[in-house]
Amino acid sequence: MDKIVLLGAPVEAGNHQRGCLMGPDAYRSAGLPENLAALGLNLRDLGNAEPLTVVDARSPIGKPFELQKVAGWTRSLFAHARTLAQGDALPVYLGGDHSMSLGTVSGHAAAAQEAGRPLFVLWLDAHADFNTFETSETGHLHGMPLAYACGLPGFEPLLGESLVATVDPGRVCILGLRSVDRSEGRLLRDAGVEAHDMRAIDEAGVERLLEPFLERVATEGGYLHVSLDVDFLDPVIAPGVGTTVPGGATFREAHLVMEMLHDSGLVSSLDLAELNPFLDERGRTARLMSDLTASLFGRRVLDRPTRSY
Ligand code: B3U
Ligand code: MN
Ligand code: MN
Repeated sequence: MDKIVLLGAPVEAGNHQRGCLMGPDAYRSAGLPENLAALGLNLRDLGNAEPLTVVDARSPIGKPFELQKVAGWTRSLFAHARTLAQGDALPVYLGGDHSMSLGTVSGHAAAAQEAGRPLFVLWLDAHADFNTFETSETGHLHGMPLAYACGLPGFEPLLGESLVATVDPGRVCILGLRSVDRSEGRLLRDAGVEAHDMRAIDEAGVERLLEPFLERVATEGGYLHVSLDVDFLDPVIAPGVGTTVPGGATFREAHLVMEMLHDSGLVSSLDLAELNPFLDERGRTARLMSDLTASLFGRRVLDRPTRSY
């Protein structure tokens, strides 16, 4: 795919920290569009999406924080993603906290079902984002998007109806885990999600963990949505995020993941989530995320033979 479309998703209501609102503009200031254009890609920036006004979102269970606002974003981004998935350009969603993915992933799941192909999801994150209104200890909706996309119950207030298509938890791979709530961990296990913590990365390396997953995507002819949370990265190299967790992916591990994704030719959509420019140091996190995106789209040091899965 040599066409890319950028869509800003300046949502920050998915958690109490302010600042993710500035994420899309920080990526533009960091030169993400120029980075991609320099690779010879045909790029279109659609600017920022806007939330719908929602007044009817109420939940009988739990205390989801800013449910109305996040429901407005979910409805907007769901519609955008479903439409963009049918176009000829690969969508890159510039977040925004990770509640953005309530809309993007479910929108891509709907489009994949319409196209009659399975959707696979690679979740690069310190957290599993697999809480429900019932299990969440914080009420933060940025801790729930993967559970939502996989069809766990109780989320109807977000779209005002049930999802038309959900992601099969057996087609999800999470890399980088180091903070999972107890009941969230139980949900994850019961759903059968392939989840790798940082210890697994230490022991096996990212290549051995990611390769079999990419092979499955290729064999099943699936679409692949990648959701990259800034806190996948070690906070020493990526401080611009609200929920820093020590011991994350290194610079080289993260680039290797991106380079493998590029070589696979399988990625069909991408979220860049949780950048908080208010907490960043001189734009270094925004720049690192932009460089990682460039690696995913083919920036390399030396040419090497293409790999097919
Ligand atoms: N699991 C916790 C913490 C969390 C999830 N995602 C982020 N933080 N960024 C929660 O709030 O659900
Ligand atoms: Mn996340
Ligand atoms: Mn996270």
